[in-house]
Amino acid sequence: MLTEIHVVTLFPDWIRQLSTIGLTGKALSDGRITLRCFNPRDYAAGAHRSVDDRPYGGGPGMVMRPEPLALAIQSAAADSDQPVAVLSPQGMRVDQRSIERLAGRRRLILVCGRYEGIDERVVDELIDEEWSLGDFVLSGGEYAAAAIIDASIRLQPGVLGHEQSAEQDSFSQGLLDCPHYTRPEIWRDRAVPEVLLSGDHAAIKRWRRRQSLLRTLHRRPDLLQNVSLDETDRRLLAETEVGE
Ligand code: 9D3
Repeated sequence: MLTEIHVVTLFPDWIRQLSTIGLTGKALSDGRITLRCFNPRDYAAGAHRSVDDRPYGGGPGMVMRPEPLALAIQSAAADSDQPVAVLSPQGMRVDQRSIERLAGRRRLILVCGRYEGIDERVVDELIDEEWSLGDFVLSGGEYAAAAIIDASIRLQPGVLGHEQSAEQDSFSQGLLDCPHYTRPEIWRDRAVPEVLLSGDHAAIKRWRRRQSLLRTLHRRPDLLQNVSLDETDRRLLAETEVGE
């Protein structure tokens, strides 16, 4: 169970804002989980407290200097045997399975990179794992840290209440979620699918399963490699409906 989140970041105010947002923020603001930031700038020597420098070998941008970053990481990791994770475009892709493992730690130690990256000797010396959100460009590790912090806190017991079990279900099934509707029954000439108004709970369950299967097949066929469809699923997929 997660009780401490330590974030190494040049933007501690940005990260601290997370405790003001939503149910996961509540778990931070009421102290069930403590959020602490470690700013490399506070560990930088010299009048300018500089945390970056030009890359050896040339090229654009700046690199985070090793010593202030290393001191901040060591403070964040002190008195703990938990792994140190850095967020970077070179990391392993985060998915719900890796979140479940991160969420099971006592202390989550996240290092946010900025500029072109961090001095590789710090990675060699102090970093245990490297995570990425995917193949697109963020301005810094803080955006990824925010996502990982939220996803990890929502798995802690008591944070979400009743929403949680359903949510867990849809992910552990490995399929995309079905469409959702609420009142009114007709909105801008569009009707809610009739089956959802029928009160026939078995039919509703079949419809939702079929929608999940169809969406996954069309949008994320890669996900179907990790789910085993049974005979019922195959029959549902083969059904045709008016309007398809
Ligand atoms: C445009 C700069 N790029 C030159 C090839 C490299 C680059 C350096 C630093 C690109 C992005 C970043 C900052 N990104 C992260 O720190 C980051 C990230 C991401 O950009 N995408 C997905 N996941 C992550 S986790 C951390």
